[in-house]
Amino acid sequence: MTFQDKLSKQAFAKAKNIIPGGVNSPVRALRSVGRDPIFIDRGKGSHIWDIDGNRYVDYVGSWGPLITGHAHPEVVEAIQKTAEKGTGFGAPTELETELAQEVLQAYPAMDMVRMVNSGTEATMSALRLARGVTGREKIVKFEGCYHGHSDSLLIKAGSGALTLGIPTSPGVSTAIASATIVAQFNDFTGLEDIFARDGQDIAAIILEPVAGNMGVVLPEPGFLQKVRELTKQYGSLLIFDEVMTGFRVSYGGAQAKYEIKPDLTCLGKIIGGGLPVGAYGGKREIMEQIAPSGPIYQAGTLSGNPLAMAAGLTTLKILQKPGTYEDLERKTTTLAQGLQSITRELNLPTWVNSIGAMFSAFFTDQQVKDFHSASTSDVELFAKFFRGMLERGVYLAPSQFESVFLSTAHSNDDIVFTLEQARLVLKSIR
Ligand code: KE4
Repeated sequence: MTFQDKLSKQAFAKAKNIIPGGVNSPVRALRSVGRDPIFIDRGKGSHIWDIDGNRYVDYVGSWGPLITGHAHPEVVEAIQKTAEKGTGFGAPTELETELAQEVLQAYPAMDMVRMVNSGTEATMSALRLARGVTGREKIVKFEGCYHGHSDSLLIKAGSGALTLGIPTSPGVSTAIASATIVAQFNDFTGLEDIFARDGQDIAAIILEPVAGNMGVVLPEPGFLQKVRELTKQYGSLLIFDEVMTGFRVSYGGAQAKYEIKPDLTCLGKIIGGGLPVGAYGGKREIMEQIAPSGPIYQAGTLSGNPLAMAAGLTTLKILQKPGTYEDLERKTTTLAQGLQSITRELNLPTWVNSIGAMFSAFFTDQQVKDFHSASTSDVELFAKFFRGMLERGVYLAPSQFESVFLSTAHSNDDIVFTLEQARLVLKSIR
C-alpha cells in the first residue's frame, strides 16, 4: 500500500488545539525532520502501525524502554495480572523490593536505590542528594548531554572561558543556571581546568557515560577514568545518568562495560518495561541521607507503582536469558555497518558510533566525539532521510541527535528490509 497520512493529519489538527504543539513531549512533533507527526494505533514486536494503517519497523521503541519489543506477551500478562489486584496503594509492595534487588544485583556500585516516575526525577533527585551530602552548590554537566528538564540541567554552554551555564529555556532561573558549569565531552584538559578552578565548590559531575542525546557519542579511552579521578581528588560525587544506557549498552550498563564505579547512578526507561519509571541509587552512606532515613527530601505519589514494577521485572527477566546482549550487539552492528557501507558507496560522508543495542549515523565527514563535531552533521539531509524512510515503512528517531534503538524483537529480515529502503532513499536524496 502506498504511504498516506490523512487520518494522522486530522488527528494532529485536533490535538494541536488542546495540547501544546499537539504532543506531550516536544521531540514527538517531528519538527526537526520537517513533517507532521504520525499518530500510532498499535505496536507488536518490532513493528508499529499508524492510524492510517501504515506499518513501520520501529527503531524508537518509546525512546528506549521497549528493548523487548512492543506488547511482549510476558510483559503484557504481568501488567494485566498485577492490575487485576489493584493499580497502586500509596503503600509499599514487595514488587518494589524485588525490582530493587534485581537493579542492585546488576549495578554493584549501588547498595540502595529509590524508585521515581521519570528520568528527570531521577537526575533531579540525584543532584539534590549530591548537593545535600557535600554541602556544595556547583555541578558540572557536558554540552550535548541531556538529563531531563529540571532547571539545573536545562543549561547550555555559556560563552567565554568560564563556561558558566546559561538557560536553554525561558523560565529557568539564572541564579540556578549560574551554579551549572558546562564542559565538553571527551575534553580532558578542559575538565582538569574546571576542577582546578572550582573543584572545591563542585558537588557533582553528571554525565551520560555513553552519550545518546547528541546522537551516540562514545567516551574516548581513559575519559571516564579521568572523570572518576578528578571527582575523587576534589571530593565531588560522580553521577552516571544511565537512564538510556542502563540495560542497553550491556545488562550492567556503561559502568559495567567501562568498569567505572560512580557514586550515584540514575536509571529509567527499560526498568519500567514501557511504563513510567525512574530510579537513582548509590552507596549506603549516601542513600541513607534521603528521607525518611535522612534529611534530604524526595517523594512521589506513584513512585514504585506495582504496574511499572511488574513490567520492569518481567523485562529484566527476559533480558537475563543467555546470549541476549550478544544478539542485540550483533544486530545493531549489522545495521550500523550496513548503513555506513551504503553511504560510502554513494559517496555520502557519514560517521557511525555504535555500542550495545544503540547507534547513530551522523551525516558528516568528521569523527563525532563531542557536541561540536556532532553539530557538523547535515541536519537537512538527515531530515530528508528520515522522511524517505518513514514513507518506506521505517520509523527512525526523528532527529540527527538521537539514537537508533534495537530490541530483542528486531529480526534479521527487519534489518535487511531497513538497509534495502535506506539504499533507495539515500540514492534519491544525495
Ligand atoms: P524522562 O524524564 O524523559 O523520563 O527522562 C529524561 C532523560 C534523562 N536522562 C537521559 C540520558 C535521557 O535520555 C532522558 C530522556 N531521553 C529522551 C530521548 N533522548 C526522551 C524523549 C523525550 O524527551 O520525549
